[in-house]
Amino acid sequence: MRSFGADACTPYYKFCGLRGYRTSASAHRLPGGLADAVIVRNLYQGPKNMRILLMSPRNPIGQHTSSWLRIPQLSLSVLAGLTPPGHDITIIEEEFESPPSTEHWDLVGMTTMTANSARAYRFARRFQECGAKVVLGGVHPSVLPDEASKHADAIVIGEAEGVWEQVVSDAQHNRLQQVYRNMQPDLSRSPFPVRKTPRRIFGLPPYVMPIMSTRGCAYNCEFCCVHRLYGHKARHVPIQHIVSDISRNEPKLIMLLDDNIGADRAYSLALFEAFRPLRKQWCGQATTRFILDEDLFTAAVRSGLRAVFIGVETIEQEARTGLRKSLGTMREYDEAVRRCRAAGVLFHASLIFGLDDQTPRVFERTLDFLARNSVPSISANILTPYPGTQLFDRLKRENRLLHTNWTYYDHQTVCFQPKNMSMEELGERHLAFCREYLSWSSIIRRLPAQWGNMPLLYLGMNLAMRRSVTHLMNRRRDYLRWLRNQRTSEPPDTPMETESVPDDTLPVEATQAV
Ligand code: B12
Ligand code: SF4
Repeated sequence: MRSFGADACTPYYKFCGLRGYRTSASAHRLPGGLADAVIVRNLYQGPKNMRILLMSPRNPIGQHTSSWLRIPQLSLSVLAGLTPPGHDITIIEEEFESPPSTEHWDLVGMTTMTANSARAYRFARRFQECGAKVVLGGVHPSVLPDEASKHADAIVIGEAEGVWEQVVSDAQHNRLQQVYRNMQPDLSRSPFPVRKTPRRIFGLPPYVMPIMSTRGCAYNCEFCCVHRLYGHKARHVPIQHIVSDISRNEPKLIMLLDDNIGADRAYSLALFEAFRPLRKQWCGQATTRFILDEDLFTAAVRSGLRAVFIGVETIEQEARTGLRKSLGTMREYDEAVRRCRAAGVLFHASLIFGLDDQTPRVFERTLDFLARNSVPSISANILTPYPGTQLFDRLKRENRLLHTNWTYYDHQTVCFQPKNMSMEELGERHLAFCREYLSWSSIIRRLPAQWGNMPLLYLGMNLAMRRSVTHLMNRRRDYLRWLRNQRTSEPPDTPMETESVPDDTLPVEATQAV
């Protein structure tokens, strides 16, 4: 059961802004005592009101990145905002909430990434067996529509804005189509997302409000599907709309989900200017170029920027094949970390290991870079050939995919044959790298540099990362065992397809509900 502690009947979430309709929000314990959920009951009584569940399944064996921070998924709030009036809507995020009962729903919309797709499919079957219509959307169904279609009544390829209203209406009138396609819609007239904020105890965790101001990316990185799905042209949400959304929700911290804040300089400057009077703190993702652009970075800091997630990817300039975005030189990275520290902004470096031109020495060189600059926090990703990317197609052509069990496609597992290391070497060195970076001596050595700059956040993040390394070690052991059992020949001639999902059983509560 959920671990929020308090009385099961107290309202867990605060909902707001159902597009002008009168709403009431109350917490319900679902029949069977399976899960607590808020049902937003719109008082408009149209014909055939549906009970709609919007959910995201958890990542079965991967990192539970947002489980402790409980950052709500924006896609679910967007879907709730787009839903026409007259329906009961429940949002469940399995990452930090009890799974929903599989009964009671007329329509279920599930957001699906690659790593949790198998779990989404299992849930879908259960929901269907209990009489619900299931619609899958998000990155994975968008890049693999044929696969996803087999597991749902309908799938949505692309973005929800401009199509979800029709899906709901079609479900209501029993005429769902199998596939809806809606690529790169105009975002300027979207309704406000209907947000829910996880209940906090003593104000913890602080409410982090996700916002996306821009979709689309001008770059074309080989390992990424974003440019293919969202296009190369930036599409913006009007700034006034974002400001109103923030004002209505009073977040403690804003997480700007844009892939590259600052990509459209003029828009970003205007956005930062509009943020200033709101007096909020925010964090976002960018390139080093953003930090080195003095005017842009200063404007961002003045508007409340407190942490920046930088796609460093690899510090070795000679190992950048396939990374088509502008990456910095070593000197620029040193300077970017220094500028962030001076401005009181936490620098989070996102790294990728396993690129074709990397050799084992990349781990040592990266550790030197991180130690030299006392880099406060990192994501140490293993290159993952997600379906729908050029990388996937290339590795498949080169016969280097080890399998296509999507559950392991999570940035933390070696799913392909690296070029300059063995698969085991990449896995082991990556683990050793994480353990070294997160050793007590390393955390203490880097601490003085964070002194004037959110030392508690620094410690919290590093301790959380330490915990995830223990999880990673256990998972990797299971993975290697699974891989050995699955291997038909050594090395495998063809990628292995499997439906088996180790460690992934549906939650007992949901299973019993069926
Ligand atoms: C923010 C973000 C995160 C945050 C999430 C915080 C939060 N709780 O929201 C954090 C940092 C925690 C994170 C973690 C991870 N992430 Co991430 N993340 C993103 C990012 C940058 C934005 C996602 C987002 O919220 N966008 C805003 C919403 C509104 O857009 P959306 O989700 O795409 O939804 C729209 C459509 O897809 C569609 N849609 C979505 N769901 C549904 C459902 C239905 C029914 C319908 C009709 C439509 C629909 O309509 C929505 C509105 O238009 C994307 C990159 C990107 N630009 O998409 C990567 C991305 C989604 N992440 C990715 C990955 C791999 C991960 C991790 C596995 C990496 C890791 N190991 O750390 C983890 C997994 C976490 C988990 N729980 O499983 C990959 C997914 C690739 C794939 N094929 O699965 C992406 C695409 C990045 C990339 N470049 O490859 N991530
Ligand atoms: S990795 Fe980042 S910069 Fe490269 S294409 Fe994807 S979103 Fe754009």
